Amino acid sequence: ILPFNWADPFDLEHQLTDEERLVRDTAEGYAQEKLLPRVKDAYLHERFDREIMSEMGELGLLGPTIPEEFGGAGLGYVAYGLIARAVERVDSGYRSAMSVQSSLVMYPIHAYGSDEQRRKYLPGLARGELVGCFGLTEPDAGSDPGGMRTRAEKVDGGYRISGTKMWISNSPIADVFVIWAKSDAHGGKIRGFVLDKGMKGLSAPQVKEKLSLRASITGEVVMDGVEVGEDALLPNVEGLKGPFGCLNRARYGIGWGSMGAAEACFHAARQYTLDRKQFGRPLAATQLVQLKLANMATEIALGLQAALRVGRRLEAGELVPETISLIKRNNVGKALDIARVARDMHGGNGISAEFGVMRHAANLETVNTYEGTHDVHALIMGRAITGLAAF
Ligand code: TGC
Ligand code: FAD
Repeated sequence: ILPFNWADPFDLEHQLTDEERLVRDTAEGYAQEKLLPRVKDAYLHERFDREIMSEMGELGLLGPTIPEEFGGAGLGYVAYGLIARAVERVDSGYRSAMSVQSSLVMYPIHAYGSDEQRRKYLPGLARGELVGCFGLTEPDAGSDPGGMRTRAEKVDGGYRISGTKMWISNSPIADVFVIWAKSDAHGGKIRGFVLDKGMKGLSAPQVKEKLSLRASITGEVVMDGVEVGEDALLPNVEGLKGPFGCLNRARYGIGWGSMGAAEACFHAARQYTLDRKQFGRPLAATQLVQLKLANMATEIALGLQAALRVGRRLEAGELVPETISLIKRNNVGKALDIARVARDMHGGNGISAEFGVMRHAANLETVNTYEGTHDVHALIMGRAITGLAAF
């Protein structure tokens, strides 16, 4: 019989390769030493420190699955998941900045772009010298991106793009904009375009006064007849499978990342209730508190194993989008429950910025909504279970 390791019941540690453990340790070290000390202030002042992207780039944490030839680290999907978990242990907003850059900007340029586009953008994005954003959602097209209004109209030598994207992570500080638009020249099909900061007619005003994900910067992308050359078109994909192909990777990363936020809340609640005495004994000596801690340990252990399994299948070339919906939906939902309960277990201190648990809970409200809402992922699974689309 072996002792129960409450922080790692299924021994995830020994299901990782040496290289994955090394990546995990690098990401954990950076997140705890450099991100944790700045997050409270950044969150309270609704500020994202641009240099975080350069710091992550220096450590190889951006676009880790992109081949080394283009500036990436050439790592597997489990290593990517471990980075997301380490960063989101500090704040979902920091993981957001990392995953948009990696899965929603570098991935489509690598998977759907020309060789010239890859060489032009990927090394700078990997180093964090360039910041990217991904524009799919619009004011009137969120869960149903097929209803987008943004149009690319054919003009001499290229396209003129008009429309507005809403709720776009990183857009106010972005240098590179991956934009999805319906293209007249392609029978109205959705195509991807790469726009550069400073193009005439392109602006990205910040969305302010968010009550969630405040350490991440969010904005609109307004395109008022932005003229781009032929070379801005991503040549190798057409239709919604373009953006969904990117979302598969980002949603998978959230499956891991949300468990990092949940672990932060679980560990904080455990320590707090061990230290805090009421009625002459530690709160952790009460049955109700132990039940809550047991529930947290259970959901985190199961969620991490599920994320690991999906990651190993991705590495084996087995992509089953509904399994990604399963972990995105379930792990975020459980993380949100855990953060709310951890907040409660901290009593009055739970609402203080000092303890971080309420910040995680507020962040996870966004994570539950973006990249496909909790209910939309149930409907994606429901369609596969019944053969009937119920959107
Ligand atoms: P549907 O008919 O299902 O599919 C249209 C085409 O797309 C293909 N497809 C996929 N391809 C790859 N991977 C997937 N997961 C795919 N899902 C669908 C499909 O085969 C089809 O291809 P083709 O060749 O036949 O045309 O499309 P639908 O319009 O019925 O979609 C329904 C639904 C609900 C599944 C979909 O619209 C959806 O997922 N909605 C949620 C939208 C969403 O997730 N938005 C995210 C915006 S980005 C974001 O939030 C970033 S936050 C980042 C951060 O800060 O961390
Ligand atoms: P809606 O689609 O209007 O949904 C509202 C509610 O209705 C939800 O509860 C939903 O589950 C429910 N609903 C919708 N359809 C159905 C249905 N058929 N049946 C039952 N219920 C349904 N987008 C990007 O493109 N890029 C980004 O970088 C990005 N970053 C974001 C950052 C933040 C901070 C936030 C908050 C959002 C971000 N988004 C981004 C947008 C995000 O993906 C959308 O908010 C999300 O897809 C939901 O769309 P919506 O907000 O329009 O809600």
